[in-house]
Amino acid sequence: MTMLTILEFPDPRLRTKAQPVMAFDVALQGLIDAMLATMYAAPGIGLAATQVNVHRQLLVADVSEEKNQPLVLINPKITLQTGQQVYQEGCLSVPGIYADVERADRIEVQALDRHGRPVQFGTDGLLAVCIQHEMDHLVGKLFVDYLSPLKREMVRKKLEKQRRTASVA
Ligand code: GNR
Ligand code: NI
Repeated sequence: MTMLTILEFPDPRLRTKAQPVMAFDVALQGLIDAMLATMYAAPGIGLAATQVNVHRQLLVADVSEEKNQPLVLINPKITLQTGQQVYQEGCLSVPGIYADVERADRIEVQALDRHGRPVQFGTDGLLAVCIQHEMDHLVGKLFVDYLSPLKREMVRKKLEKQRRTASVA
């Protein structure tokens, strides 16, 4: 199975705004399978195409305990959001950093599935957090953008130091 390389903050390519998916072809199916494999291997509960340097509106997620409920959302839109929740988030593109982020508690989503069929559903809790986090990636936004500039700078320095140390180990 093809594993994809995940871009890491502050890589400027993570700031790219994704374009809609137009073709539900063999290439798209291969990309989706590679994204799912990369997400499960990481391991992560979600992955946006932006993170693997593909700038299309596509995300995958699986918040199930057994890791057997893959969700594929293409050209997703949040049509309704209510309430608020705070969750300690992490991100495969910001490894080792965790911070509280406030988001909507409940969302209604409209999207296409991997075959281009329309899907519509409501969700809350962790899946709602995950979908909002992934949809942020598709517009070039990272969870550290919700932190103060000072904290974000501390995150950048910590990652820089982690990378320096890792390259010596
Ligand atoms: O694996 C992930 N865990 C996570 C935990 C709390 C809030 C959001 C997430 S998403 C993250 C994977 C990732 O970076 N997706 O973009
Ligand atoms: Ni992320």
